[in-house]
Amino acid sequence: MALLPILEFPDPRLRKVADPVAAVDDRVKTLVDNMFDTMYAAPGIGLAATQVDVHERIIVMDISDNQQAPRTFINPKIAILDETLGEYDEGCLSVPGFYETVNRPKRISVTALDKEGERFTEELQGLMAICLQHEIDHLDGKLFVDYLSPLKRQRIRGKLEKAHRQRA
Ligand code: QAP
Ligand code: CO
Repeated sequence: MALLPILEFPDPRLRKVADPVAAVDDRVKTLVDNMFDTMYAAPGIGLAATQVDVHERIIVMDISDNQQAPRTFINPKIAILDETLGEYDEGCLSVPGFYETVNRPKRISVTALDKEGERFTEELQGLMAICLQHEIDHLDGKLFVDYLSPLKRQRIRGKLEKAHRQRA
């Protein structure tokens, strides 16, 4: 069991674009285990490696109630199946305490490697589709606050910077 520190907005390291994983080896498997420990402890439903300052294309997710559905996506590629957008009040472990409405395509397909390094393809909708798009954004250096108005984003930034100063 290992908990990894989570970077918080506006940390510039959250803006790095992550590299593909070359091989799903023991190093990657240990990182995935530690990312699950970190996500479950938070608690959260999704975590991208970028958020723990590892700039590789690795995502863990579990939208179930009792840690019953751990999912790992390595080198994920998505395709939009339907341009219809759905709105959802998103949050983020890197933007603690803030939830705002974001619109994203409702139906996607994903191809990725799982924790064993096996390739799979599946269609996603609902919260799984929303969460995976949010996490892939992290791997590309994007945050959900980027979809908000500059005013809202600046307010959130100011409040988090103040919290960080008080913690230091
Ligand atoms: C991403 O986010 C997500 O503000 C995962 O104080 C969330 O797990 C995608 C969390 C919603 C789509 C919809 C947030 C924990 C967890 C907070 C999370 C907080 C404590 C966020
Ligand atoms: Co996030």
